[in-house]
Amino acid sequence: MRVYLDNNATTIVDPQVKSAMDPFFSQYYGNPNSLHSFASDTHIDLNNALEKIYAGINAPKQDSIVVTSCATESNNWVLKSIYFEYILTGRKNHIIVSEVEHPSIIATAKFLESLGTKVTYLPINSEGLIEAQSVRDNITDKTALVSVMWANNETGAIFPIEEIAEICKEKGVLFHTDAVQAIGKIKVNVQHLDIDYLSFSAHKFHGPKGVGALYMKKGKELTPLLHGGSQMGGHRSGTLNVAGIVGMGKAMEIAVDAIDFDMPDVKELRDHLEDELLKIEDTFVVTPRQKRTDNTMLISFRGVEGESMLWDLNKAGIAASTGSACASEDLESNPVMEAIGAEADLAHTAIRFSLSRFTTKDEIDYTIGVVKEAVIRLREISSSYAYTPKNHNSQL
Ligand code: 7TS
Repeated sequence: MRVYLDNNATTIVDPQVKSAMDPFFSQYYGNPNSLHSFASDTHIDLNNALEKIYAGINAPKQDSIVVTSCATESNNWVLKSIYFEYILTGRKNHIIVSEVEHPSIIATAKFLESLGTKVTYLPINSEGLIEAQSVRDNITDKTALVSVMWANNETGAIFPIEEIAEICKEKGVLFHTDAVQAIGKIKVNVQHLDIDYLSFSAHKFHGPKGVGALYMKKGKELTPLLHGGSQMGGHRSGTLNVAGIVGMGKAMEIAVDAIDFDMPDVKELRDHLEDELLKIEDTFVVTPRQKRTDNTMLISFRGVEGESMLWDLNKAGIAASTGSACASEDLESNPVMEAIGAEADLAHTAIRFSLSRFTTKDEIDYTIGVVKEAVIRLREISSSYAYTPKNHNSQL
């Protein structure tokens, strides 16, 4: 059996999304900006797809959603443009990010630090959550931007975006949220919250890879990173990825409906997996269930090296993760485990299971069996693990 439980890294393309994209490779392949019918053949579908993307986050028409190549580009764009517009010009000198942002935010913030920007990295608490008060405490009159993700990719922890957005509005500071792990899992409504910028990537919600977007509130448009043509209203040059945009539109439409119709089933499967794995002694889960996305679990098995567990799982056909795929070549401990201050012997044992609406009960039951066997095998050969009766299972 092959079981894919790494849906926070990427997801299967929904067959309906693939069918919607198919005609735009070899049939309707015109460049939408050309002046002939091969171009205009694409226009209706492009507009429909953009409408679905706007509707998916309830963005009003006057705001901008600019299609990018991925959330990494969107995240880089926000931070670097803030640097060009506010920091390089001397108007402000400071940005705030959380210490558990995706590397596309952290590495960009570090790059801007090397150019003289002051950066505050907000800590997470022992539940893996950001406290909104810490945003308030760190804003100064020189702060240009706060960037805090909506949901964390490792733990699924949902951050207090509404409160943070309100604080930023009150203080007159721009607010960006990386909503990559929120779309399709949490209702994202940019009109209910005071969000200036929001990033997402289609392949995290059963759309294609290589297409994402940056939402920008009216009047908050940013300096383009890619100069050239007039595509995307001049915000981002480059020939439009027509199939990608059509795919992202379809994927968004389905993902938003799936929050009500499929997520409860995903949660039931995730909870079943979690309940069964927590029956293993000395096992810990980060972030209380009601405070994280319904598809995600970061679990530590004391004495079981994360990479060894992944090896056993992979041999049995099961895909999980020890951390973001973007950093998985390094044998480092999980960054979120480090940030919550977990003991060193636990920080190396975290495994992320992330489910999707395509995950089945049979797959979860099979996974439970494989994990239980792997924990026994790996603890037997562990030099550091010795079971003592006082060991217990808990929420970290
Ligand atoms: N932001 C978050 C919160 C993410 O989880 C990811 C990818 C990205 C940005 C970048 O998305 P991309 O489409 O530009 O690559 N996160 C992961 C992960 O958790 N495991 O692999 C990739």
